[in-house]
Amino acid sequence: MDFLLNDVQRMLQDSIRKFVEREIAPHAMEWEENMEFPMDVMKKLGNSGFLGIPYPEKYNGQGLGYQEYIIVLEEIAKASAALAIALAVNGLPQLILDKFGNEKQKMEYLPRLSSGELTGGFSLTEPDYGSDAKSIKTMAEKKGDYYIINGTKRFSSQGGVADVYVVFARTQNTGSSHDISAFLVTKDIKGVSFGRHEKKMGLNATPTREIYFDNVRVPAENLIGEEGIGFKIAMIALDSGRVTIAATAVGIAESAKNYALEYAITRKQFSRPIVEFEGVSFPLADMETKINAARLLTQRAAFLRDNNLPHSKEAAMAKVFATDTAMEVTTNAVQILGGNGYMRDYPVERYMREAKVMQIVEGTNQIQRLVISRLMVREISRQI
Ligand code: COS
Repeated sequence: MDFLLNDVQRMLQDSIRKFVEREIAPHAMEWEENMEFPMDVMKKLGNSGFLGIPYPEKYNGQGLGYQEYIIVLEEIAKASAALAIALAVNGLPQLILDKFGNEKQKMEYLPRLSSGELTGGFSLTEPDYGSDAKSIKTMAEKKGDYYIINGTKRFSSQGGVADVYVVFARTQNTGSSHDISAFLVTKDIKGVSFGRHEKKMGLNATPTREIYFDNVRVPAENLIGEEGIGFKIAMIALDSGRVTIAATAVGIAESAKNYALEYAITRKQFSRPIVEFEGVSFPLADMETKINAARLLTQRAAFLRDNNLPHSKEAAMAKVFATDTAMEVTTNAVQILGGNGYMRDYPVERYMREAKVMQIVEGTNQIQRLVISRLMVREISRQI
């Protein structure tokens, strides 16, 4: 295994760093304060090729993999976790179409999702069903050449901003996960409406809203794959999504650590830089160690994914470890800055608020541990 970035990856890292420095870092705080989704920057990311990294060139992608995609996500997350999440969410319909869409669906949506002309969303969670995704209640009833969708989705990232959503709904009602199907639903179809912008602890530069489906007539050709494979599609998409969240968490943690380190070198107490006190330097050492471990786990999950090898457990481990690390690192960064850390004039309290939701999105960390332990049992059972 090569622990160094190759030439392509290094060039990609350089170019996204320049993009972030120019287009994202100077404005990220303002977007958060104003609860403003930077659609123009999202489109510029698309124009520069950053939205299509792991998708085939035939569909306007870069023909690279998740090992490259996570480099871009980490760099964006260092400046704006909200924008990194926007990319990750946009990526869910992209990867679903790439893996399960038919040629017509791919041609219609993939190039435009990669160029930034369209923005994508993912609608699984409902008011009463989050972790227990198998039990969702949204129904899709077949009527001739249409499915009629009724139900409510919750916590939809980029709700209202996204143009096209992969929506999960039951086409049968037997209680099995095989009842669930996946549909492409555009926001302009009659009967689709959105709730208020949720008031969140962080990530305010990307809206989170409910989506209501009231007798929405979706053409039958918008079914993805076939009826009954929707839950599997969701789980496979989330396996990849968890790698993107891990990369985002690494980016947040890296920024918090860097800020705390610089602060500790320049801030003096008792006539010495506070970095000379073990109470400060040892937490910084732990931050560096854990961030590196989190990045390696994320790279390994991405490597397995890119090579079509099983990666559900590795993606869950990367997500758990990277997001728990981000929470610990950002909390300790606030502590190192002391009273200043608690002030909004400094960025570390924002990093801490952003880290918190990473332990929740794309499956809570309790669900990740469930996934990991179940797969451990399955692996050992095969050997005995
Ligand atoms: N890849 C492919 N298929 C998978 C899969 C995966 N990673 N995980 C589960 N499946 C399949 C199973 O093989 C099973 O198929 P069969 O019925 O054909 O055997 C089916 O899906 C049901 O799986 P399972 O019985 O394990 O479902 P559970 O309800 O017990 O648990 C969890 C599934 C809890 C892991 C799942 O619901 C989950 O990830 N929940 C969190 C949801 C989430 O992340 N929400 C955030 C969404 S962002 S809007």
